[in-house]
Amino acid sequence: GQISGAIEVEQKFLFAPSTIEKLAELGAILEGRVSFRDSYYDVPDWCLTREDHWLREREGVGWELKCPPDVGVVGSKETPCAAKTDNHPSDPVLRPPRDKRSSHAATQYREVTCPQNIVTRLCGVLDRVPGQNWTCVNKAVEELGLEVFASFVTTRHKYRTGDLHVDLDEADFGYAVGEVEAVVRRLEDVPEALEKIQKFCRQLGLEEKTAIPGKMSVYLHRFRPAHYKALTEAGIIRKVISATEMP
Ligand code: V4E
Repeated sequence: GQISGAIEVEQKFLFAPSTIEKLAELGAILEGRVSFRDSYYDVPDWCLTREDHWLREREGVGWELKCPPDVGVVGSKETPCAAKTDNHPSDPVLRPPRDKRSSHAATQYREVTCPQNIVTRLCGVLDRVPGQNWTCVNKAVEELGLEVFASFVTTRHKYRTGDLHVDLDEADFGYAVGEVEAVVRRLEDVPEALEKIQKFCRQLGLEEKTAIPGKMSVYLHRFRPAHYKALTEAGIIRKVISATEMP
């Protein structure tokens, strides 16, 4: 059956001081400034992130798992890590190969926050059976051998316009990135959310087809090169193009 959790549709962008003026002109309201530490977990051979599953503990918020939104929608067959790199025609999971997914740069992830659902998903991906006493995520994390592979603080300015959220993030390792986000409950509501996001990006004067690396791409590139290489080669995260590599 379908796993619970809202679907976040988001488009990342690079921002300049002029972006803040544009946001105001478009009627976006500054809702506040927050600061939080995220610690991301995986097993030593990166089985979770290689399957595009992102488990984090956000300070003051708790455990969150971000995963592809269509996982578990059709059938209930679990695909253990390393069993597939691409979809077989008979694969009951509807997820298209990553590079064929879109003509736009927006991403969609389901955000799972219910502890029981997080543990179920983790066990599915890692091909493990949950223990009776794994009632909290902390216990499962320990028993599954999950370890922190990335930890950083984000300072975020949160804007809102209608049902779109705009976050301007600055990570403590020196990377700034913006995101326009819509949250939907059902997979069939994704196309409309994408339309709204793309329209807003055009109004902001952003080239919405340009895919900007997220904080994680930049973090792994800098601090975890082997993990970065594995995930870029698998097409899970975007490559970071540094100024010296530009044509
Ligand atoms: C999904 C994902 C990761 C987990 C969190 O990523 P992100 O949304 O960038 O973080 P943040 O702090 O903005 O979370 P929020 O507060 O919005 O919940 S880390 C890497 N990924 C995959 C990924 C991808 N493949 N492409 C892009 C553009 N972003 C993320």
